[in-house]
Amino acid sequence: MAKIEQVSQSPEEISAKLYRFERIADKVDGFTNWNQEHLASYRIDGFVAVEHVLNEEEVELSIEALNDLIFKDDKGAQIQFTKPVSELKNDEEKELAIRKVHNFVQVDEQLRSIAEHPSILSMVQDILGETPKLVQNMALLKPPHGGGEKPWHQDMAYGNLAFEKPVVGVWIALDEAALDNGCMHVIPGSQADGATPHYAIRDWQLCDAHVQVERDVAVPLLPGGIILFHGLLKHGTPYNLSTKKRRALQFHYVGESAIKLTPKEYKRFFTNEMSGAEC
Ligand SMILES: O=C(O)CCC(=O)C(=O)O
Repeated sequence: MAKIEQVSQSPEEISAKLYRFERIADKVDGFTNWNQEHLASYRIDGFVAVEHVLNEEEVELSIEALNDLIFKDDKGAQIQFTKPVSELKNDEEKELAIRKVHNFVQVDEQLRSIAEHPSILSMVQDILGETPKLVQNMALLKPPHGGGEKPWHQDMAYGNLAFEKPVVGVWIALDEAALDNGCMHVIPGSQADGATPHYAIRDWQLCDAHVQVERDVAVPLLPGGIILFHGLLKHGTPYNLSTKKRRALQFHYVGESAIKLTPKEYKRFFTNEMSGAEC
């Protein structure tokens, strides 16, 4: 089958075409209000948003810890830049060019304490039905004036999260995540579609033409608010076209008993290598 040529589009065009901003997710107010009903809606929708899980101090200390890794000493955590580091003249340019800081829980006690936050672990344990094991930790920075899009995808399509049992993602807003600075967008219930092939287009992502954009629900959050979501939920974040920062932490957990997919299973579920289906 002929491959459809990808025409390059501006951030504004991508935001207008691939995201909707009218439908806003309901939220639980705080961990103390988390109950069986929310667990039931997680099973149906594939996500639940909970505001006020981290308090102001936890958010501030986490931003400080992140800044220390970026500006003082990365202590062995990894930092992913969108430009060659040699081109970055000062701290401001450096921060604007950072997309991701990862693998910090081993080296930073404050950020580790968020990954092990009792309220978060308790909700994740309810969802998994067994003791959670942390399998990925990262901070995602979407700087002002064009911080990049994360196209629609399923987290379990990334090799390190390809387990044969569901992964739970926890995305935590450190700044207010709003409609104009790249908050999370989800397709409720899309985890039920199962594993879907991904393609290397603007990122490792779902085929844009296959995403049911009309079902998009946006999940704006206050600092300290979180989204718990199924590893097969289709989700993405548009460009940050505002003047505000949008920093977030993201952790992924599996149940203790989960085992990784074999390379052959991974190919069958998440790539077009065996089916040949084009995007
Ligand atoms: O925070 C973001 O911009 C994207 C987060 C996300 O969906 C991911 O990294 O899998």
